[in-house]
Amino acid sequence: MSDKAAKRAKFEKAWIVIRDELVDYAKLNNMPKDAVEWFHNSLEYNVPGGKLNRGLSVIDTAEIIKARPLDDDEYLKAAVLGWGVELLQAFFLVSDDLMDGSITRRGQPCWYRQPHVRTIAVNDAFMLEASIYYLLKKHFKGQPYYVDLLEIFHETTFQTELGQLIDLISAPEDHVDLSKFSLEKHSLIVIYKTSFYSFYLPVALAMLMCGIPYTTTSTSSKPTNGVNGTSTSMPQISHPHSRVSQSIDSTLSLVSSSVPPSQSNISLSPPYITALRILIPLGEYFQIQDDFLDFSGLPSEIGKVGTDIVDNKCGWVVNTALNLTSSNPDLAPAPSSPASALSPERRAELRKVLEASYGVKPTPEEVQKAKDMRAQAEREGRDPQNEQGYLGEAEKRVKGVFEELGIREIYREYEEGVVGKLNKMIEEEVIEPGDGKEGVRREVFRSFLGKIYGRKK
Ligand code: GPP
Ligand code: MG
Ligand code: MG
Ligand code: MG
Repeated sequence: MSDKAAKRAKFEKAWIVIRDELVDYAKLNNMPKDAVEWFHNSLEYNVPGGKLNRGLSVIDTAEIIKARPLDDDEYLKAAVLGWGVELLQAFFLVSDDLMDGSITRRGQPCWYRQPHVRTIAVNDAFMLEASIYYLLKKHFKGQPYYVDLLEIFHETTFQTELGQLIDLISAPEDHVDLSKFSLEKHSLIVIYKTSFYSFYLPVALAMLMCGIPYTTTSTSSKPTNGVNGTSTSMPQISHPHSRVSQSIDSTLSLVSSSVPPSQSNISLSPPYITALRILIPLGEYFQIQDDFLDFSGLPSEIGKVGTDIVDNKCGWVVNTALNLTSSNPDLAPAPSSPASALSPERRAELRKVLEASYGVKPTPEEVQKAKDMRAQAEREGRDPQNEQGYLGEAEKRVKGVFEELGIREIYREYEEGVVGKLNKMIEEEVIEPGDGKEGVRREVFRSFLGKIYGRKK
């Protein structure tokens, strides 16, 4: 067994213990047998089947910080936190699939799609979230950082829900207006809906568990100096719509909500600020990959059928296509981009296709045809998931425009560029621990980047 497979197997073994603790809670509360079974099934269906990157990152980060393998007690604690992140993810995904009207997730029908589940999925999602706090109380009450753990989980949840809100209201079902989309808006959506909980949360949890203090208290009323001399005390939210990952001020402003105004002498300690500064743009890159795979990935590989085009989502692909077909000369395609070979007239035509076909739902006949195609694929021994990609002619036309504009090529260039920038940030901005200073090793961030670079699922 490879090292990676062994790590996953050990983490999955811890799940059995953790899952049984949760199911036992239902039993201890005298729940009837069918309720206990329902909860067990919901946990098994929704929590362990994914890539487990977020959960395993808590273990990996704790080991990198300690620079040694964890002992049994430390491992159980890190595993509870890791499965806590996976429970949070399950809570989000069950709800997100309902809201996005998705079809499959992790290669199986979305939980809410099952005829016996439907809207009960809402309560199941709540129970997945509540499970986190039961586990935290059971395993961490009495630890000096218990309240910090609660605060980080709660705050990250709130941030993700804000992100989900702007994702949803930017994509009204009944009204397509592409002039409201922009890459700046996209950046704000994805930082909130993905970066905090997927990247910052696992690292911050491991840091807390390893005893790195969450906040510092300055004795003077003046702001303390954080990384690069930037004030970390109550930064103002000056540019809420600017590209947060590119602006130190804005990134730090995201942190400010963790500090109540009455305690403006308390600030997030520098290692957590460094973690935010690197992991927020890293999460943005991860969600851009998700958006790109929604358009380009085979359902059998990514485990889900893309719905962004039909759902009128303000995603990276459509925003990039809108820039490439814009009449604004500032947004003209770079000479190296395939779109620059197209005439201005052709680009204007392609924009018209986007405007007419993006966010357009398939007709009932098209939905039926897609179902028939899936059934036929199954009879012929092919993977029926892959037949779900094209539900309608409008979606096909939009995908045709993306291909003609060379989105795949632009994505490859974007990926190489962002990975270069992130590597540079990791080298230049991370302060390693030593000389009595708290810090986080560069390896924490390098390992994250290594896990997602070039991913196809
Ligand atoms: C990913 O969006 C974001 C989430 C899963 C967070 C949801 C947050 C809630 C508060 C419910 P996505 O819709 O692009 O994900 P996917 O492509 O996996 O459906
Ligand atoms: Mg979704
Ligand atoms: Mg969504
Ligand atoms: Mg997506």
